[in-house]
Amino acid sequence: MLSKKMVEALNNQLNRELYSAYLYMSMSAHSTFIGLKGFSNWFMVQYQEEMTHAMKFYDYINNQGGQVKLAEIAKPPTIFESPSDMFEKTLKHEQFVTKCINELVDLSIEEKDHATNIFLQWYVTEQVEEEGNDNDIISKLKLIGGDGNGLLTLDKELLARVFVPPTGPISGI
Ligand code: OFO
Repeated sequence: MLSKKMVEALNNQLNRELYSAYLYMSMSAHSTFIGLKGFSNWFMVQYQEEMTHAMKFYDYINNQGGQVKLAEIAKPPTIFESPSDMFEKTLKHEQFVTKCINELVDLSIEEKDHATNIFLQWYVTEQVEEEGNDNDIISKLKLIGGDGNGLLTLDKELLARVFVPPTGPISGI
């Protein structure tokens, strides 16, 4: 059973995960527009991942007898200065999401809500991976600098990323 405060907090995070999906879809579209198919693929896979993150919250709230309340999704940026700009913004956003997940964990401890605490552990681990991936690509972009060939090589690498759905049934995925 979830407290009213916890349902509200989980619904807020569901909305943030949907915004994350929207943000990365926007980055994917921008990458396609500037001719970087690999970057476009990477961000589209990220969009798919974020949808699973959102739907895991959706299922958890439902399964625990809470009410899912969908809210407006904020407009994402549509223009980016460069591939580095997209990944700097991605890292900044993921650091914000990590902070939000940590606050949710704090709330679950405060409320002695063990089930939600266990549920959230998956996200704690996931955020380490998310930030790690972003840091890795940012480092490569720094090494590449203004080298067009280097950028195209990275673009090719990012084209290989494939979406791997998390184990277990997730609604709508
Ligand atoms: Fe859902 O991990 Fe990114 O936002």
